[in-house]
Amino acid sequence: MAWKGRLWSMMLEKRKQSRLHFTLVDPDRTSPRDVEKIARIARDAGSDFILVGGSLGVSPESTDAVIEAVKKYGIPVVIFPGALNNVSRKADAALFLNIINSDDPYYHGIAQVQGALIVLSHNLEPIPTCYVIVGYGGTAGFIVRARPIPYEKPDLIAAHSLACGMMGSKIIYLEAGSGAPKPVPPEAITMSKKLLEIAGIEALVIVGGGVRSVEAAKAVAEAGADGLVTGTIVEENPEILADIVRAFKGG
Ligand code: 1GP
Repeated sequence: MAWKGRLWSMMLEKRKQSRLHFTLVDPDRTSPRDVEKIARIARDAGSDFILVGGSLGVSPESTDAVIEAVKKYGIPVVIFPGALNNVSRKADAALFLNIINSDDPYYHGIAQVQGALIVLSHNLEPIPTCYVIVGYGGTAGFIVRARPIPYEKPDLIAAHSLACGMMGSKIIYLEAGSGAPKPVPPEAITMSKKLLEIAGIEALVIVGGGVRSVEAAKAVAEAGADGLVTGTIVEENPEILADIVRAFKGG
């Protein structure tokens, strides 16, 4: 694949042109046939990347099948692993996660040590990513034993983002959880970007969870996010995905 090993530089290049949109596909919630439809809708809507991952019921086989289906539509695929069984050799790159507010020691070393050898043997490009779980947290938050940062604490969310940047993460992923009743607060995004700027740290801040409307996508963009991840909307209300992507990218 032309972009093998170049996904991170491609993200930076694309970011110079516009904000980035990611469509999340959960192999447990989507059959390969539905995935083809989702991939086509995502591509036509202007989504830049497909993230593949889930927290429950995901097998190596279902992950492989989903990635193969997506690849027919020529969109780069990045795994967003809920567990080691999501790490597929068929992907182009992997978000290599540091789950900064998990209380489980497994996610602070062991998971990364186990994952590193698989990522290497699968020849996947690792993209160091700090995962900050906020508010609702969803299934992901529960499974990784996160202590979600309250929505009402944007300064605390931003302090986590700064720490992520200082630890060398290239992507800081502010996550309210799939299906969250409300997204990450805009103030937290603005404060995160501000602190990173003051510290002279270049990292992409991407935001996901609970963005289901044009207004919400605009608010995330205006707050200064570099990227937006949506998953539920393409499953439940695909006809508005293009509007959401346009609103986020500012077109
Ligand atoms: C979950 O941030 C993503 O990791 C997407 O969330 O399904 O709510 O769009 P939604």
